[in-house]
Amino acid sequence: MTEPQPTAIHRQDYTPPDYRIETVDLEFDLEPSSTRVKARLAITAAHDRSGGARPLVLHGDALELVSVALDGRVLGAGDYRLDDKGLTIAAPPPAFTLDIETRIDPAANTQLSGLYVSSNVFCTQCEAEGFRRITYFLDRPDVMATYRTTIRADRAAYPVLLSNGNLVEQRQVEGGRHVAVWHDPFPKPSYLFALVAGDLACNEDRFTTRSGRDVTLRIFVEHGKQARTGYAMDCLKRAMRWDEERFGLEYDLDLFNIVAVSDFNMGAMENKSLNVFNDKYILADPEIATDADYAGIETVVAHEYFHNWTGDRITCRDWFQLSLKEGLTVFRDREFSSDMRSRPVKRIQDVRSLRARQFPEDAGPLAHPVRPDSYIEINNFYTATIYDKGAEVIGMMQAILGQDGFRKGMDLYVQRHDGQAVTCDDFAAAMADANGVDLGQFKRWYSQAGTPELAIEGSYDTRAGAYEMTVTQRCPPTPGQPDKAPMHIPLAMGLLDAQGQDIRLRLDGETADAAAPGRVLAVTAPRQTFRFVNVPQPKALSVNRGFSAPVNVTLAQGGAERAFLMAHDSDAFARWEAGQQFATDLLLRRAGEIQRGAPTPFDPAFVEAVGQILRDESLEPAFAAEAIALPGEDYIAERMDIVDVEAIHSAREALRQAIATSLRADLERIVAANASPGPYTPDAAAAGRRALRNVALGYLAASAAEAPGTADRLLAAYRAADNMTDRMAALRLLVDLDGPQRQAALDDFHDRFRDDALVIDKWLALQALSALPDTLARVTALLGHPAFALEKPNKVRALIGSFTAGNPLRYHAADGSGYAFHADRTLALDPINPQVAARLLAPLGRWQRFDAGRQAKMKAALARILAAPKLSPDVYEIASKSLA
Ligand code: 0A1
Ligand code: ZN
Repeated sequence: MTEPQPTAIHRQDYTPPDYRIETVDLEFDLEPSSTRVKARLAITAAHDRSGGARPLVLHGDALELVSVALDGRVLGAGDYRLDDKGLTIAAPPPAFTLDIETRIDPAANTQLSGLYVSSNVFCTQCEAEGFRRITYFLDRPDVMATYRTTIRADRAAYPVLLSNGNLVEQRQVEGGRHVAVWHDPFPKPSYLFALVAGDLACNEDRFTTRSGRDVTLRIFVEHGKQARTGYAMDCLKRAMRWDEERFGLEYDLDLFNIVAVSDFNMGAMENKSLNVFNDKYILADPEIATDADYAGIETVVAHEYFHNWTGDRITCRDWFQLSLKEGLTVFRDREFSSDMRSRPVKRIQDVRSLRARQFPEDAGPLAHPVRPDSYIEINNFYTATIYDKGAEVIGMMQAILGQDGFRKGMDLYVQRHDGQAVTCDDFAAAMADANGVDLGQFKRWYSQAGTPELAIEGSYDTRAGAYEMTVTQRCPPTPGQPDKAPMHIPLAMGLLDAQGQDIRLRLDGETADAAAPGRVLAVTAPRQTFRFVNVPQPKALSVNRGFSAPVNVTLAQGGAERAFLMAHDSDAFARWEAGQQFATDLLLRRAGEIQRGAPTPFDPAFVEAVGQILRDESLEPAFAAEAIALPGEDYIAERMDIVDVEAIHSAREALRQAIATSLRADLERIVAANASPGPYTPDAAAAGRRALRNVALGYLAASAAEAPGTADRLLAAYRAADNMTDRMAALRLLVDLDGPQRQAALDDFHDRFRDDALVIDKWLALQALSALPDTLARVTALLGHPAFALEKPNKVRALIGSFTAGNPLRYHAADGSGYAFHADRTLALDPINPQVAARLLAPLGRWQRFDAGRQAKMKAALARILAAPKLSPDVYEIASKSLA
């Protein structure tokens, strides 16, 4: 007998709730295997009762119901209905109190949704629908209530008891237990509820808001790790100040708590005044954290803090609006990091990641709009599209309205909607109304999936002194959306003269004072020609400066023009982009030649342009590091008709070797000149020097075949490192080289950091990323290593995720072994943690991009997953959509 298939929920079916819950009084009696939860809910009907009472349907999942009473009267089995979706009371009165007692088993909660135990710490994760695993409730974001939470637990085992809001009372009670009572004065949806109980150490600090509120800041971690919380605390204070200065948004309570735990499904969670974090985004010191880790902490601490306004005070009406809070908050954390660090470098890194994660999603079977139309399991929609493309959409609004106009829109949004659960339309309306503009066409970015493609052609008319740029836009079909309407695309561009200076540009029909050295054009029609007048002879066209829109551009440009832009474009992002496109052209050509067995030499102009960057001392080292790094294998794969992972890998290695061979002296100079000048500091300037040095070292290692001492040199670099960034950089290169040096370094690393879970994650990940042919066998063996556990999401992501998503060469082995491994791991993980199992599945869904042999094997792996009994809706949704 086939099992019933999970059904989809549609945005169009949204209806407001039939009941409101005004206040929630919770009492937890905590025991790891049997926790009792009493909930007292003050409920009122939200609709007119002339047509009679509507049923109250409370969500519930994995709950044991102990008792339920309505206005003090205990209900019998005939007074309500229980099924696998929840608890229904057929015709309750218009206003009443409901008392519900449930029993739950946090120790057995391996899904890490609801209340669970991580290393002896009780903690909750309620977004998106975890609260219903604690008690029966209207577990939807448009039901906002004030919460009072009483926590009772063993005093010795759980001395710290936390929930949202203010601590009202704490006292000892009989039996070695104690009680804490918390009250949160701000109405919130259930997904922002949080509770933590454990034996935790605390780093405490203070922050005074600009209106003089004195806020206590606390970061709780496992004992012994307090010393690693300093950087996160510093980030938090900088984020608080920045949000006041940039957006006029101030913190609203006297206490802000962060708790870091070792087992967490995501990066962190913005629960009101009690953010819960994955250890990875809190703990840092130079011994254990890389520069990238520090940057990640800065971003995520700020992101969760910024949610206090964009997410908590103003939340989402329903989960289709998820990008309302996530796209906007990612935009805000990006702006923050750009102000703290180098803006162009941040932009480059964000675009690399957008291209690596979001563009493939938008081009595959899981493509969905920034505001989706349907879902089976909402947990599957915490995607790169919702977060990163969502942030791009907000960024385009800022590009169109200007920073001041955008701020006006934000002010109006907060003024209109504080305390409400709203929609993406409400946000766009605030932006439009505050600026008196029509964003009607622009809003297609919310409803149409797919990455738009812009074909651009430019031509200069010498006689007329005019330059014409013709832009054709097209958005490819995506599931359920065969035809697309034209989008409003803000396209930043410029023209360079022979000296590399920006030409002042004025459109035909504009007055002379409109002329500017760079323009943001409104591309709105399927095909549009922009005619600039009074233009002297241009040398190069620069388009999509700053990546003003998340689109793919085709523009026929020769190597010479690209090299010129690499050296001269006034927009740093566009200089980087010119190099990426130049390299991509070379790599695609070489990959084709490898397939035909006839490689020809690379265009020396590219290597020469890289050399110029290496010798240009005026460049920021962090920028130079990005500018000389080749596009990743994934990006090249996206640009191939049929992906050939081996040809891509060989082509990229060959270009790396060509650069190393021609520029050895420059690279050696960079390595020597950027050696660590003193004790490690995590600031952007020092990180930039390390990045440049390590990219240069990577090129030198690429010529390992020519220079037999490379492995020794890398082992020496590994041993000499006084910080994790340099240590990891050397080890990353060594794991690709078979030999005793590799094993010596891996063993040393393991022994040195065996007790540091976060560092052991790096050790697992590095081995999974190795280009060596026996990588899958090693990964399979590591599944049995004591450091690995399927119950721990960080371990799963480090070992399995790094292999399936970060090692295309070995994952896509022609014999299908990578796919079979993926299917096996998915089926083993699904009963333990379906959210994480589903989130790792995306690479199998890209089968359409591969040759017939691989396609068949990828589809077989997906079919095997789908055929398994008792599959979670999470994995079912991804696997079935991937096969469709
Ligand atoms: N809202 C959090 C991310 C998050 C989402 C879902 C989770 O569980 C399913 C946990 C965290 C953020 O944007 O940081
Ligand atoms: Zn978020």
